[in-house]
Amino acid sequence: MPDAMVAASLSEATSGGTTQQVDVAVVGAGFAGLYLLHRLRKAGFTTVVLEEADDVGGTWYWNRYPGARCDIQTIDYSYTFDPELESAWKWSEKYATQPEILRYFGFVADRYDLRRDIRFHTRITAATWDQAAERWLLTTNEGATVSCRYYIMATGCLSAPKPPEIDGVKDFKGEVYFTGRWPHEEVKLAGKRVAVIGTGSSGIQSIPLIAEQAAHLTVFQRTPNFALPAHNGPAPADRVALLEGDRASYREQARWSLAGVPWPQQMAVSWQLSDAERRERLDEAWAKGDLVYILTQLWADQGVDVDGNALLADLIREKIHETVKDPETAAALTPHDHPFGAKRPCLDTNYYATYNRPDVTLVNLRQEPIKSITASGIKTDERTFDVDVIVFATGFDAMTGAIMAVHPITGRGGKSLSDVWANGPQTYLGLTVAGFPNLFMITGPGSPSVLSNMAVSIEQHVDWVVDRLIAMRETGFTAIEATETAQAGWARHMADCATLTLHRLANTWYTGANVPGKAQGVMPYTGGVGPYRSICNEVASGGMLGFRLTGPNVAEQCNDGEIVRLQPDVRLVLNMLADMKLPPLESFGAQGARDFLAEFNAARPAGRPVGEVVDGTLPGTDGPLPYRLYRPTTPGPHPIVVYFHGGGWVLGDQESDDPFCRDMCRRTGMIFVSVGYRHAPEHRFPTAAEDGYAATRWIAEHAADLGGKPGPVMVAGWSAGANIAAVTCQLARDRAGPQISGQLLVCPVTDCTFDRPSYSDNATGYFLTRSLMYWFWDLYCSPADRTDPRASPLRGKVRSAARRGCRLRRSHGCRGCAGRAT
Ligand code: NA7
Repeated sequence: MPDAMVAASLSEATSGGTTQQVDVAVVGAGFAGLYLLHRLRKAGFTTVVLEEADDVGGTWYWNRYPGARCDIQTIDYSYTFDPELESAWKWSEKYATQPEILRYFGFVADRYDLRRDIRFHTRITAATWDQAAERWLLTTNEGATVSCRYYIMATGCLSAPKPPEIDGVKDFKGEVYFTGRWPHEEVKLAGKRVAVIGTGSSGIQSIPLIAEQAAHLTVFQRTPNFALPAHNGPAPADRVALLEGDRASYREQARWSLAGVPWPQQMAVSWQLSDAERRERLDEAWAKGDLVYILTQLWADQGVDVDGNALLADLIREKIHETVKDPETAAALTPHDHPFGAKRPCLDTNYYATYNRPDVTLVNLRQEPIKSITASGIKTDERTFDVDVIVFATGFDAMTGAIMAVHPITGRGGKSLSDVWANGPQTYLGLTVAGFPNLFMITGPGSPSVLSNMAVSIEQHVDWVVDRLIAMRETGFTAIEATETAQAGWARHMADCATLTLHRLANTWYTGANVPGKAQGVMPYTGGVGPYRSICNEVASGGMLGFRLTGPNVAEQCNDGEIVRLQPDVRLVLNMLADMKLPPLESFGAQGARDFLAEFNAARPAGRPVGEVVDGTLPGTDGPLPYRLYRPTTPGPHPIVVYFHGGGWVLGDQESDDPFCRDMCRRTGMIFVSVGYRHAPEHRFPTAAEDGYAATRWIAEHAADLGGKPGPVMVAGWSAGANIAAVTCQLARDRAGPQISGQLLVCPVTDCTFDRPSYSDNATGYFLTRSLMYWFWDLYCSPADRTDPRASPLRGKVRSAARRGCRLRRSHGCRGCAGRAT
């Protein structure tokens, strides 16, 4: 059927009979669902939104507990799609209360007349893909089914409360409340003995207010959490001025930022700051009361390096001890089991100070776990607490819970989503799932969602999805499905990103660890909002890479592949270089390229401190060669690694890989001696190789003088430096020493042949391009000499096990080196 006819036939949104026919069905009338409805309607798609509650608001409809507020500043936690909406609504506080946020959603629903297409009190009980009709059939709790071409889950990440998993809840004779399902009518706590179980955001926000009302409050804490003062009040003048000064640019910056709030990328690293400077930064952040600021703006390594994080966590721990008077209570409230930020930190108002009240008791469940709930209260291993009210602030089955709550979701070939996700959620971009055509998720697992300002992420997802539906309608496609290749590639990229952060080091709802039996893994995309947006844009501009598109009258389109093949940090650097629009390095000439590199290196962050850095010279074959030695902080003598810098035998010196050498020295606990070998074109082959060998020999002979362990040394190198390291090993073997205990070859050049796949696969777009490699080789070595094993060590006497080329590429999927050796 032509697209126009498909659209025409489906756009009769008849709710006659028992099946409502629509183009698109959306589940959830929260932040995402409302914007979806607005955009879909404007784009001419007939749409119905199915919502379990009796009004709009999503998670803000349900979370009515005392103290419930957003923890992203409200000027940022707002829709931005319509400037008129922005000027029509004024937030009264920096962090709006739940009632105000709910009023906002009501205002939005009224302004765009959204309620008429929302079916309230409606829960989906099953969703089934009909392959023949290319439509989803949704059955609901209230009878009428829905048939839709596209099915979009806008169910939110924190909307399925988790059961408390404590025996005896049903036996309790008093009142029971769940923060995630708080009653609409007033809950009277005055004069009552109240227990709160759970100290995540919901507990931390509600505890101070419950304490003010209750006769006595007992808080049952399993894991202490980091909380920071919100300093609520009017929106900060500086942020408002920034927004109002240039609203469009402020919003645009947010869209391309890491967390969806326009703070710049912090460049200073912790070791560049003194203790006093770090403390000053923390105090400033503490006074600001801004979660995103404190998570991103103190120093660049706080979120990616355990040591950089510990410096910050220690300062926050001090703040807790300054506030809480009783040292034992302060110690119990102080988090020690996770890096700061790896678990969602909370914004509080008087949280820690509440424990100074005589009518508030903290029970540390790590010391006395809850045994059961009884008719009169809560029994731990050591005590019984009689209470009138129990508040469960025990959290959610996050990210997947609300999606899986629609059970079963049956895709192509009768596959059930719960089976497909049995070992953890698998998605492409967090938006789609292979095997489930025309199903989309907004802020699904695999998207930045909960690690970002949800408002920005939601708008981006909705715009991307709706724009794709429009494009499909224009081109005659009626079904879209992610490919397995693309999905597997996304999983790899997700894992690569997560490895660079500290989220994997904490048991949290981000990883599924808070729900017993749930498969564990970092569920949100940790690569940042801006990078994610550019990836989504690349998918679309790259011919819907990773999607199969079909339609009745058009040829199938499947541009299969992985959207991100590079390691995220390599991608970041390459993108930055691409943005600089540099001419090819080889066009500078040798000296020009050296000058450029020196300037480039001067601008990079300094490497980490090590025990000692010593510059010296050693005798080479034709005169002294400079070296730089890096010594660990630990007591020696240490094993020695002789290191050769990269730079195509033409560029660099003993200092040019300084941050890398420091890092290696620190992590391995070995001395690194970086050798300044001579360069081409002034000194062509085999000078660099012979210098490398001579230096290694001298260093091995003088190991003890250098503070190292006498005996064999290791050699290491990067790129052309790795070529020298590999050659050195063979020369040492063939020339009776020195003894080499191992070689570390990072992206090594091991052979002169240019017919390796990497030379064509990765020929352009990299810092190290094919033409740059040609240039390096031409400057270093005449064609006649290139097959000499001192230039192409793969041609020397090597055992087959050594023919593995770049180990990083094989074992860690390194593609940044363009795999020259393979
Ligand atoms: P969270 O952050 O998941 O917090 C739940 C809390 O409940 C947390 O302290 C849990 O301890 C505790 N908990 C959960 N189950 C139990 C049992 N069985 N016994 C004792 N304690 C338990 O949920 P929130 O609702 O507070 O916040 C969710 C997000 O909403 C928040 O991060 C904001 O983004 C908004 P645990 O840490 O698991 O040891």
